[in-house]
Amino acid sequence: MTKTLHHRACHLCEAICGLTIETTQAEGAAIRITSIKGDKDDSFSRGHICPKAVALQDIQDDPDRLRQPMQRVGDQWRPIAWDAAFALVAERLAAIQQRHGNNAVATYQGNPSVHNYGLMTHSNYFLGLLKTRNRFSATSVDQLPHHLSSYLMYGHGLLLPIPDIDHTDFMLILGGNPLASNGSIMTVPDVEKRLKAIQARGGKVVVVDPRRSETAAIADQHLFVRPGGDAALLFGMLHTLFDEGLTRPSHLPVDGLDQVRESIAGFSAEAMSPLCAVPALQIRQLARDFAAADKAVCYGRMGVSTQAFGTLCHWLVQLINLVTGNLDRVGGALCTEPAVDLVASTSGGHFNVWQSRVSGRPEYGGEFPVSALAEEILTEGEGQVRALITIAGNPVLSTPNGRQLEQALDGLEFMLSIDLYINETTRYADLILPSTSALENDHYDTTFNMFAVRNVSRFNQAILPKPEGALHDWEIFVGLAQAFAAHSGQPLKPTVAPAQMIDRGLRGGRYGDDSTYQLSLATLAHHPHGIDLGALKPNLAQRLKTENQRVQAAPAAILADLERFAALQAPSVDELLMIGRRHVRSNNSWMHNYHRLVKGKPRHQLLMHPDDLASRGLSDGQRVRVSSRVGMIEVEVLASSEMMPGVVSLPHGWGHARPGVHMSIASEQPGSSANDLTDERQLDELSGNAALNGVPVKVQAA
Ligand SMILES: Nc1nc2c(c(=O)[nH]1)N[C@H]1C(S)=C(S)[C@@H](COP(=O)(O)OP(=O)(O)OC[C@H]3O[C@@H](n4cnc5c(=O)[nH]c(N)nc54)[C@H](O)[C@@H]3O)O[C@H]1N2
Ligand SMILES: Nc1nc2c(c(=O)[nH]1)N[C@H]1C(S)=C(S)[C@@H](COP(=O)(O)OP(=O)(O)OC[C@H]3O[C@@H](n4cnc5c(=O)[nH]c(N)nc54)[C@H](O)[C@@H]3O)O[C@H]1N2
Ligand code: SF4
Ligand SMILES: [Mo]
Repeated sequence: MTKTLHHRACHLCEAICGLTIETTQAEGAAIRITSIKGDKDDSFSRGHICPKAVALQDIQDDPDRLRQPMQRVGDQWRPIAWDAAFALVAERLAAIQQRHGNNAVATYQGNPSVHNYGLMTHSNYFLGLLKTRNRFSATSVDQLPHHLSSYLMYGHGLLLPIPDIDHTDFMLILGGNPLASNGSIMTVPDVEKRLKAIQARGGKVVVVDPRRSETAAIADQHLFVRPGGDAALLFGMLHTLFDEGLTRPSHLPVDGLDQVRESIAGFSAEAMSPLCAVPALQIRQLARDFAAADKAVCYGRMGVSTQAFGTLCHWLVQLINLVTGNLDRVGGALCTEPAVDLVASTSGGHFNVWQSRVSGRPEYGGEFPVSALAEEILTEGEGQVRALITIAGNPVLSTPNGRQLEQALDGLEFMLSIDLYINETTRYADLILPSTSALENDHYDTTFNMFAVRNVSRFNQAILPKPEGALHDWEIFVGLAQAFAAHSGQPLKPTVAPAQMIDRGLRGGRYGDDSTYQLSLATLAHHPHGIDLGALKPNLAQRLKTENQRVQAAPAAILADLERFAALQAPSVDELLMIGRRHVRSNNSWMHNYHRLVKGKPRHQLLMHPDDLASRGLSDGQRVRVSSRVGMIEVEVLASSEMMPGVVSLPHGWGHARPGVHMSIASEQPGSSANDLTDERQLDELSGNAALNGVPVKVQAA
């Protein structure tokens, strides 16, 4: 019996906690995982772990996880050899593009793409050859407004200022629930302790949320806001800061602040209050408290980006930090200095250079909003999408109006999924190509080191051997690229493994020739718990990528959106607005197939305020019918005084009862999909990001 201890960052969410994983091997037997614990020697996560980490073992052992390429013939799935699968893809896609043009093939890249570095380094090796404009991803049901506001203000969509949580005195959180999500666009393992540390050093945490979330419950103050009303609240705060002379100078070079001031002259706290349902006095007081704190940071996340004015919200968050002198300041919001820096190595981006065929939605960085995917498949005419490739994504459960998307997928000429499961989306594929599991892969976090609250870096070797005949995600892309290039007569440059690319990135990065660190894969190999490269520090002035290297406080595209905002009306009183919810034991749509995570009482009910139940004659625990413009679902309702009256909450990622889904545990506790209710026409019109929060619904007895 050999026991081995491995150290590895967890890749399941953005917190990238360090884990200590023990494997055991009896003579002649396969290696087994015998324990997964938080790594106390990880200087960043300090031993933090959440219940999902132990599911790494369950993912590894799950009999439903695909381990070889599968081809669908009618409703039967049959194994197919890798080479035959690659050849089939090349032949079908090339034929479709020849007949209907390059844009007839669409691609969708899901969330795990950013958690799996091989997908980051190699998906474009193949997808680039397709030369299609119909590219989509989970970005437009998530953080697109963050990228767009940074692109317009700072010149690069990845220059995202991160809350300096460990040094701030006042943290204002809107639309984030890090106690459940473990933080987002703020890689912050151990977030609860860090929030409590703010309080322990005499600071304050304030949460703005239509639900008294787990984070709101530990905050010093919680304000209910009407879903979708945050832009109004933030306008009211910014107006107060100007109006009451509460601004502080910034060291940053800034253009356009006077224009901002003029443009929002009508948006006083008093005028904004009816739109967000926060009393004007509270809006003013919040602005005063924020300005009075020595070091303060305003942080907005998922709940404020996935709403009708998501980009305005994130622009306003930046401005509030800027005009109070907290942008690019210790204890405020700071940009990271990662070891592998995509800000340095990529261009800033582009926006609205071309538009989608059917609804004229803008591209951002070469992608269209995923809300437009179904219509691009369903609407006939030149440029219609006939084939789709999904990569680590489950858009049927993750994007608005999932039922409409299903109808679209059903009519495709060809669909390829690169995924681990036969699920709600991939069941429509002609071919599913599964990769090795995470523990069979080496790992460098290219994405979340960029958004971490300290500069950190780590590389981990694979823990389990690669099974015979299996391919890593990146190798699948190499296989597809080679087959497609040969078939379509395109040249293909040779490539190297992801680890080699990271090694180059590390050596060429800011710590590569630093005498202390001399970062490379070889040096990281001596630091299995990761390397701490220090606290965040001011750097934005030197890193601005705008044309004149000044912060653009008043980008034209954003000011133009103020007109749309000015037309906003307070919703009618009898409307219920639906918002989402995350739970620490769940992860988007794909982690419901592990007994350890789903056991116990169900966690996918609709939450509703007791008064809203009573006024509809409904009772706690009853089955109800929830309907929206696009669809109807049945769920159990729970009375919850956590909810703001007039607001209901339903987590997304459930709805596993669809026929043909091969996930035995998930299918036993299927729940219903929130995205059978969300509306593909409800968008942040400026960016095209889906407005998943604030969906008008009706609730009646089932
Ligand atoms: N109503 C509502 N909708 C939402 C949200 C919400 O809050 N409310 N949240 C949105 C957000 S923030 C996001 S990011 C999206 C997520 O949306 P998606 O990215 O579309 O969905 P996931 O549920 O993350 O699906 C991940 C898929 O990747 C597969 N997978 C997992 N690991 C790997 C891997 O290593 N390789 C490969 N090839 N496949 C893998 C899984 O089997 C699964 O099919 O959902 C969005 N949708
Ligand atoms: N356990 C777990 N962790 C996860 C995930 C998961 O599914 N499960 N998903 C990962 C992903 S892909 C992401 S993007 C991150 C997201 O991480 P977070 O941004 O922290 O997302 P949520 O936990 O959904 O918190 C969003 C909060 O916004 C509130 N909200 C909804 N509508 C509004 C609104 O109109 N205004 C305001 N002010 N608040 C609103 C909700 O009530 C909720 O408390 O989490 C990541 N981590
Ligand atoms: S919080 Fe949980 S899922 Fe997220 S990285 Fe840490 S252990 Fe993994
Ligand atoms: Mo996300």
